[in-house]
Amino acid sequence: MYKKMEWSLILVLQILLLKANSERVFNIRKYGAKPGADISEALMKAWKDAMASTMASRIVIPKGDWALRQALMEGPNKAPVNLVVRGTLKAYPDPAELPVKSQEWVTINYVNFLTISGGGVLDGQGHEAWKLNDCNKNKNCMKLPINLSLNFIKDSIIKDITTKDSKNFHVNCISSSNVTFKHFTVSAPGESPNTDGIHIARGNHIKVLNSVIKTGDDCISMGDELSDVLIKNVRCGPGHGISIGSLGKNVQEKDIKGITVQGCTFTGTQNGIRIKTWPSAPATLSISDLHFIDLTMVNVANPIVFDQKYCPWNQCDLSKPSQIKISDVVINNIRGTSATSDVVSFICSKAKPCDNIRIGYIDLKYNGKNATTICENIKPIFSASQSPRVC
Ligand SMILES: *[C@@H]1O[C@H](CO)[C@@H](O)[C@H](O)[C@H]1NC(C)=O
Ligand SMILES: *[C@@H]1O[C@H](CO)[C@@H](O)[C@H](O)[C@H]1NC(C)=O
Ligand SMILES: CC(=O)N[C@H]1CO[C@H](CO)[C@@H](O)[C@@H]1O
Repeated sequence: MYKKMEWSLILVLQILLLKANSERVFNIRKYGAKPGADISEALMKAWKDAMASTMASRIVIPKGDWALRQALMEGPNKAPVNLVVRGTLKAYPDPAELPVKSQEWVTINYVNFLTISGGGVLDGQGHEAWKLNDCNKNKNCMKLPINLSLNFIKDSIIKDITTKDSKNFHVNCISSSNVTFKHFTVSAPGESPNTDGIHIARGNHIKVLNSVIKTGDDCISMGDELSDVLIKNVRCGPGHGISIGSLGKNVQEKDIKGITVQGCTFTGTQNGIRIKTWPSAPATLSISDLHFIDLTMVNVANPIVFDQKYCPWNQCDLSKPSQIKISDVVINNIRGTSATSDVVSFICSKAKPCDNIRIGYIDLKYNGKNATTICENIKPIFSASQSPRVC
């Protein structure tokens, strides 16, 4: 009797193990995808079957170039999903090829336990579209599509994938939780407009690890309602560096808390770390618990910038200070070279001075000459030594 029970237990365990190891494979070729032709339909069919699967599934985009007009892939899923991109997905060069109103190329929404991997490329083919982008001059500018948009994603990993020449932001990660990007590559020319590498907002437990981001705008930008973000061992440049903000314009914006940027290198970027808040703006959120540590700057124009007078196009009243409070910040072990004399710039709000800003070791050189720092409405707490002297 006892022995029999033992055997059935072993059997059950074996079945469970078998289940855990087996995955259903959905190869887009089986769904009629042909190289050279648009794979949108085949991909959608494969996705639908993966969503219906109660067993873990693997959607495979094999090696080769595949044209993809657009993909909107939505959950809910019943079991883990692995999207394996081995080939290159090519967008249509003309943004007008996307259905009207749509501003995204590949969108994945409402999925848990998603893995995107495979070593492939999402090629946004942005060269033609960038010419249409005049957002640096025109606030009502034409919106170009985002390359990869991930919304309401949980417990997921995006690794070993390249996104190239997106027409707009490369990756948008909104309202998501426990998402890790690793060995992720973003590549676009330094002069491509608004091509933020990864934009993260309204999420928590987000990591970007061991990645390389070369682009024309922010390397990683963070919006509101964000907590517990770790950006580690990321190489940025060209581009505008890692930013929090801009914030303040929308009264509904919520706090940002717990951002760590560690072990990153910035090469030839406009900024290293930058926080931007709008003056004369209604939002009163707080930005707190920030750690900027072990960062290397190589010829960075403005390595550390807190700008609470952020006001492009002169569309704000600079006499009304920002209502956003920045507090509990650790800045330590920042080394390297600056391309301008303004190596550290803390322009904090007169209404809400920066509070509990702890500064450790800083060594930033400007062309061999003395670098300068700007300090408004801030009284840092110092440990270690700084060169140049801060404040
Ligand atoms: C986060 O997601 C990963 C990948 O799916 C998973 O292995 C891990 O258990 C999740 N962490 C938590 C705290 O849920
Ligand atoms: C540069 O800094 C050194 C050391 O702090 C100081 O002695 C020197 O006067 C400074 N030179 C200029 C041009 O400000
Ligand atoms: C992921 C992403 O943002 N994709 C963009 C990548 O570039 C293609 C080309 O337009 C755009 O269509 C996508 O929106």
